Amino acid sequence: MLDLTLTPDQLKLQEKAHVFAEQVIRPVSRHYDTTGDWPEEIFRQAWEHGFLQSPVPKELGGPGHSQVDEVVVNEEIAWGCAGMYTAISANTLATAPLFIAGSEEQKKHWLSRLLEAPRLAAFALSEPDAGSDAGSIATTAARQGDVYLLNGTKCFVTGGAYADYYTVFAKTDPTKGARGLSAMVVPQGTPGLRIGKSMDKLGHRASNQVFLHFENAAVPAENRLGAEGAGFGIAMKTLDQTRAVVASGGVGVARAAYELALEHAKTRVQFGQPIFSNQAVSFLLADLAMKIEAARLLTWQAAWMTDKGMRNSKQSAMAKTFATDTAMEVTTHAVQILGGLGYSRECLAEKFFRDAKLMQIYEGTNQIQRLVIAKEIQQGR
Ligand code: COS
Repeated sequence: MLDLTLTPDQLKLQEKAHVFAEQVIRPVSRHYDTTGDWPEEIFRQAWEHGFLQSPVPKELGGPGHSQVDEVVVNEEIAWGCAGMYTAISANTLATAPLFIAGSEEQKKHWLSRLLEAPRLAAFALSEPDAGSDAGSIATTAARQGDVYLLNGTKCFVTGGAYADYYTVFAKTDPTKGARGLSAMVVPQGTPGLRIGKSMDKLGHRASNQVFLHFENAAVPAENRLGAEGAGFGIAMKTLDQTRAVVASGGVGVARAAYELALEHAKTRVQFGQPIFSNQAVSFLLADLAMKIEAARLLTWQAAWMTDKGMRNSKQSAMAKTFATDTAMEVTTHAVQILGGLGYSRECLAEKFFRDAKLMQIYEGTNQIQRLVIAKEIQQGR
């Protein structure tokens, strides 16, 4: 029997996340968007609410959120501010490889750190010459006794300047292409690891993306996650899980813009009537409402499949693409419906519009998602 209702606990969690987004995040979202400062105090509060360490299992003393819990929470946080959502949910992205390939000891060690203080973990896969083609990364990890010596450069590392540790993908066997990749946890402060320049961005300005430079950075071999050569599969399985979370962020931004546009359409009077009375406006809002609902359903489905241990490469890619394309479409129309006000920094519509764009790009561009979907349907999945 299909039941799309949230449990009483999930409804409470959704309400808690919404109140946090509305009362803590929204009031300062414009400030951090303008300054590009790092909202440390907001992240401290997110940690106190259990949102920053959400994937840490209950057995370790964490909130132990399921993937469905995650997408419900993250829709609300992104509704509050996409940049803060990106920074907060980076912990889910960076810790997914631990759940996929980490030993019990590794999970306990690294996940427990997120419970001790408001700490961040960061995911380091992309490189200046390897974004969509993740299998072609050039960072190497050469085994020398009990350590790997890492050399190379990572980019777009979310939260990288502030992270406590990084899940890094590097080539342990450069002759084997994608099959030569391994994943490992690299603690902040490792000698030979240097945090590089921070990216100045169009949107998501409350989050931080940096370059990481490795110059003979020695990482204990015991920090490797899974087998040597298993790194590409770990990265792909991670993205299968977290693309549903990006989708929920897209739904949150879309909903935020839609609510602004709807309110404006109902209250803005021109030619003696609210502009909602024009079908050009009301039908447009009807279409946007329909797409937001559809995006949320795809998102919940992909997350539910992760919770059930099912392969969801196709559903996760579909959710990510549909939800973030919807976010772009809704935010574009919201600016239009709000007119001059929508283009002004007095209104959040222009922020939502800038924020939506990145969601079509990160964690795999929406073109790459279509490639994933095409591969899956070709193979009859
Ligand atoms: N789960 C498990 N294994 C997977 C997988 C998945 N979802 N997807 C691929 N693999 C495995 C394949 O089975 C294959 O295994 P074998 O070597 O044993 O045959 C291997 O990985 C290579 O797969 P494939 O040939 O499909 O890889 P491609 O190099 O063609 O790349 C894409 C596939 C484009 C989908 C991948 O590179 C990708 O997702 N790129 C985007 C990366 C991205 O999102 N970057 C942003 C990072 S977040 S900041």
